[in-house]
Amino acid sequence: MAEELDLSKMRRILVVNSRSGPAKLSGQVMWGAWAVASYLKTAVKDADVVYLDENNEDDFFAKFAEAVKDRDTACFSVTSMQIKHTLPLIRYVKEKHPGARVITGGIHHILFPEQPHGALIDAAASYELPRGSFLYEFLPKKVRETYRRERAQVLTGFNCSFKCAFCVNSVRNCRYEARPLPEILADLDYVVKEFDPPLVYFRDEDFFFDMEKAKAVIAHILERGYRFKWEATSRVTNFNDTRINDALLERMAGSGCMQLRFGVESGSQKTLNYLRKGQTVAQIKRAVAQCVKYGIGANCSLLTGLPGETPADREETFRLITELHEMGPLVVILGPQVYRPYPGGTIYEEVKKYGLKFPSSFGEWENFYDNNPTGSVFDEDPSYPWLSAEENKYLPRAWEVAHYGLNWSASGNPVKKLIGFWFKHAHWNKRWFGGPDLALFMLIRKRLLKSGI
Ligand code: B12
Ligand code: SF4
Repeated sequence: MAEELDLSKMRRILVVNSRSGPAKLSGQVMWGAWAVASYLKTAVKDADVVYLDENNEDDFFAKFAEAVKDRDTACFSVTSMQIKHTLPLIRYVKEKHPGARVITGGIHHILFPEQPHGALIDAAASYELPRGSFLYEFLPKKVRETYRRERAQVLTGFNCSFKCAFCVNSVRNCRYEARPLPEILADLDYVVKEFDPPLVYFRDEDFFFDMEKAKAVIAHILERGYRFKWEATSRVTNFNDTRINDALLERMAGSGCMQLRFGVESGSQKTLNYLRKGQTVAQIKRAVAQCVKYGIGANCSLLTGLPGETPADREETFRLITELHEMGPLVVILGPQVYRPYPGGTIYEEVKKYGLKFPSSFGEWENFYDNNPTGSVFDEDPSYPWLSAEENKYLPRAWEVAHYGLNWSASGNPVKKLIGFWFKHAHWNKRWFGGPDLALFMLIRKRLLKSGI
């Protein structure tokens, strides 16, 4: 279903990124759609490109309806969860402005190139468009504000050479691609000059995969005397005598590195092997301990509720979480989140054996996440066939108990500390992922305080 993009038919272009769930991901950078708008602006002769990201616009629909009036082409960037919010926009274009061509692309089409896209879509691109520079004229106002106030992002690499079984990269024929160093440094200098951000996030699957690039970025920060703090993602396997060693950690801390994000995933070696993560529990502990030694935060993301995971495996994960948490307040626990079978990854293929049915055409994805056994996009209420009824009920609450019990009990804020103390001792230590107090607390946070976490 992959039709070539005919740039000669385009001039007045609208690029749209819809939201992906009930809540907007406000302040987040939507790299795919931003790359598309930037590419079309540079590649199409005399292009007039309008970019709209629903996550970052108030009155999005009014702006969309106004913008589409005089467009010859409307492009939509789609992950599977966005189809529900993108199809109504496409219907609107076809109904009100039938002369405009509708083109879709993005990871959903890359994963399902054969699925029919239906008559509403004129072309569906199941490939990546060239990703040159990202044009800042398209960066939405809300994202700019986030850059100034909280955290800016600089993209340093694409894709990944590993093939972890739960990750989309295991089914894509992709390898790690470092962004050219001059582009990274030009972006960084621009971001610092324009936004003066307190924190910079180097967006990469593994910032240290290309060690020379990582070292050059750190050297640049030190040479320029930049004062921002920075964070990045790393595999724990990078921590050894030749890669992230004591000398580099000292330099990183000196250049403002405040946190590394790790895909810890599990405390069970059996589960890590099943996930084809290519890391050991000992490597996890070493990486986190090394960060703590140099005053660098360690954000540890974990999974549970995987097919084939036994209560004993799970207990090993819970024990590892406690052990990491006890390394001190620099350690932040993210999860353990229940594995969600989003399309992509070899485990996604495996769970089909349990009888889960997934759509076979673009249109069928529209309502898929509303009412199905995998729960909603942010899976509040799953009923995975590989888990018991009880596990389906309490496991999705494990990350809440870990977050409020462990992260909050390590907080400097006395109110958080007190609440954390309760959830740590009454819930986490007893592996009690339920109870009326937790339900009430989450209700207050979600409904009254509108907090996502
Ligand atoms: C960074 C990231 C995020 C960021 C930014 C998301 C964004 N849209 O940019 C944040 C943190 C916000 C995020 C959030 C979420 N994410 Co995310 N995220 C990623 C990650 C790791 C990298 C994406 C990226 O930046 N790629 C670089 C850009 C430049 O590439 P690209 O987006 O693929 O775009 C290129 C092509 O696809 C194509 N293209 C894209 N759009 C279009 C449009 C047209 C018309 C054309 C012609 C071409 C085209 O050209 C682009 C340039 O080369 C991917 C994993 C991956 N490797 O894809 C997961 C991934 C996209 N995320 C995923 C998920 C599930 C989510 C969340 C639902 C998680 C959650 N529960 O909150 C949310 C919702 C996101 C959404 N909008 O739907 C899944 C999506 C699975 C699927 N089948 O769709 C992925 C694939 C991870 C996974 N589970 O395997 N995510
Ligand atoms: S989980 Fe991380 S290391 Fe594994 S394939 Fe995905 S991006 Fe790469």
